[in-house]
Amino acid sequence: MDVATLTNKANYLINSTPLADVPGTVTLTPAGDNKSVTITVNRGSSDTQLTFANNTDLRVIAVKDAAGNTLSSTQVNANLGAAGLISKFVSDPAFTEAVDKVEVISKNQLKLYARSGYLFSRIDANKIKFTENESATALIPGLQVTEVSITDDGKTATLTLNNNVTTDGKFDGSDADTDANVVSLYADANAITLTNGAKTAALVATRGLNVIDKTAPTKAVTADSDWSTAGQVTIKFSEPVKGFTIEDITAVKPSTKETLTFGTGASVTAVGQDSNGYATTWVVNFGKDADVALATVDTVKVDATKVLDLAGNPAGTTGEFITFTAKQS
Ligand SMILES: [Ca+2]
Ligand SMILES: [Ca+2]
Repeated sequence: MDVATLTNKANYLINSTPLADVPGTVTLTPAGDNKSVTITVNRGSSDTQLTFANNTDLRVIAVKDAAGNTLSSTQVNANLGAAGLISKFVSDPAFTEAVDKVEVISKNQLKLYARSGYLFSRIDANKIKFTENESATALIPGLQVTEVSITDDGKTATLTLNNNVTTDGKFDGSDADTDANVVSLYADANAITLTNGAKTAALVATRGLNVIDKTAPTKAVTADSDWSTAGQVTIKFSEPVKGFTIEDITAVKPSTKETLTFGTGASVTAVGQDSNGYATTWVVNFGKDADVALATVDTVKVDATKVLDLAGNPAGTTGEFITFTAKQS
């Protein structure tokens, strides 16, 4: 459409009043392709003069296309409200209608993505809740949102948490067990205000959004490598991983920075792996006649690009290593 006529307030009537005469602040914002225009009336005003409703009478008059042709005579002065266009506005869309997905992007940060057609305006931190894997009984009162940051374009929001989740997005809630499960986000009504003025409906815990793992695996927080058995070393990661072989592992003598070689039959083996081969604990066997021995080396390095979690996130980029330092028990 011709952007000058598309955005001219004189070309629209709301309840028989030209937009130019409607009290308060009225703006007309064309879409990027100039095929549509967003009319905003009194956004943010505490003294709202006009609220769109199903029976609002909205008419378009002298809008032209890019070539200068006026609107089809069947459309001029037609009540768009009567055609049902206005009734498409939903004041309380389902939470999952407005939010596409939730990613865990660091140990204490989640990223929310708005679905196409919705943009975030405000998020009430107190109305965002968490549970274990859509459980009605394993709620997580210990996990709360302390900070909300919405991007200027409204398409994403970052929530900062008061506690750290695991590198695969898990947390142990208020249930009796001590098992951590994947975190689900659920919400009270009005948790998210959208730029169109709508507020999201409540989302029950059992329909919560499980977070998607976007966090790199690391070495386990509690354990460095365990060298207590001759000829082998046990290494542990922060979450189940796989993808590396003995070729991706090097042993280094820190005093000389000398790289040592493994012997014949050297291997790396998962301990307690799942059916797909992922495990948090791995044992590196040095092999027969290896240079590597407890007396000569106390560091094992694994190529970070080969250490992959279940979601496929690598532990690092090219040239990065996960380094395990000797710990004798
Ligand atoms: Ca991960
Ligand atoms: Ca639990």
